[in-house]
Amino acid sequence: MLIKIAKPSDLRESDVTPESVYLSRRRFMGGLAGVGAGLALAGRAQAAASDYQDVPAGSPPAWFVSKLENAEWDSVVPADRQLDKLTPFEDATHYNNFYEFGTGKGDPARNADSLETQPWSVVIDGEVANGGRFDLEDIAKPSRLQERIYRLRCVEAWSMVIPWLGIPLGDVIKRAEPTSKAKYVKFETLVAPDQMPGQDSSFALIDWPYTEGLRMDEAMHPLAILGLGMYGRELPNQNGAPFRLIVPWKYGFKSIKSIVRISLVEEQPVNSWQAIAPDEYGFYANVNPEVDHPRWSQATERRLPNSLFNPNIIDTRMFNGYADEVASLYQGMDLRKNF
Ligand SMILES: Nc1nc2c(c(=O)[nH]1)N[C@H]1C(S)=C(S)[C@@H](COP(=O)(O)O)O[C@H]1N2
Ligand SMILES: [Mo]
Repeated sequence: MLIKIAKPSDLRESDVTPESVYLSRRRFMGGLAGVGAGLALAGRAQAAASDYQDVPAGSPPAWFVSKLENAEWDSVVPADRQLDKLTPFEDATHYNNFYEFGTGKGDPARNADSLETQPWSVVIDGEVANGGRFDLEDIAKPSRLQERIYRLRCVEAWSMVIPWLGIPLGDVIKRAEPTSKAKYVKFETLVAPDQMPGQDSSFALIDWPYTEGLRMDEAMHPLAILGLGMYGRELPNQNGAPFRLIVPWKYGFKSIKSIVRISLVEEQPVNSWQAIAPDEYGFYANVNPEVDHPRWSQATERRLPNSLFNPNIIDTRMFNGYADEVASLYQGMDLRKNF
């Protein structure tokens, strides 16, 4: 991501809390039932374990292997996804953004071996009745692994199509029993400079931990998942092992990696990129071809893999092509202000 020093932001609370946001909070507090209604779940993912024979085996923990045996390989996905070809595993694992391991696209693949992912525990806290520190295994246990083939569209105008393995984020949040004060979900990545050389660098722009957030109704949306794997195996370290967020209708920076803390909070969190440059990166970060980044167009994207002779530029779609499923979350909001 190209960096520009932040100008003071003049965004006021009234700009970011329009009536529709308030109303959707009310809807959440009125009960979670019906949030998934209207999700167009037609068509089937074509990938199955046998499609990933060329993908190098990892070294997953035993609990992940048994979840894999019971995975839903034919998880329902939006039908239009079938127009998109899977990005090869090699590209998805060697062209990454994971600043904890360096700012170059090849740095995460080069440096992320040092990350220790087993065991892994996660704190769930804040406005919840059922918080605490949990082993990742126990967080994942009650939910069946599902394959979800999603487009991933980076704010830098490149994109991929990745077959994730994950569990609905909403499952995990429900089990934590949010109180009526829980309006947002905040996520934090591990801080461990001994394992993450990018955190040691005096040039680091990010004030660690890398932080992200979602409005409660966004977090409960059935398309939002916690990813534990991809291409039929566990997540490679450079892709955010051992678990990460995946919100396919938002720019890639929302999909925070290697999560150690999930907090249910009352106030809208400030996410890392918003903190660095609030005039360039917002809280919502919904993919929107009509709202350009101040320094480049968001109308098109470069679909990986590509080359000099085949740049593979395609049109960017509203909400990354998931408008039928998610547009109602933002009804009445000014998406230019709430970028
Ligand atoms: N902790 C953390 N999470 C992160 C990032 C990061 O630098 N640190 N980069 C984000 C960005 S900008 C993108 S585009 C996606 C990239 O995910 P991928 O490397 O698996 O394709 O991860 C996101 N999650
Ligand atoms: Mo990104």
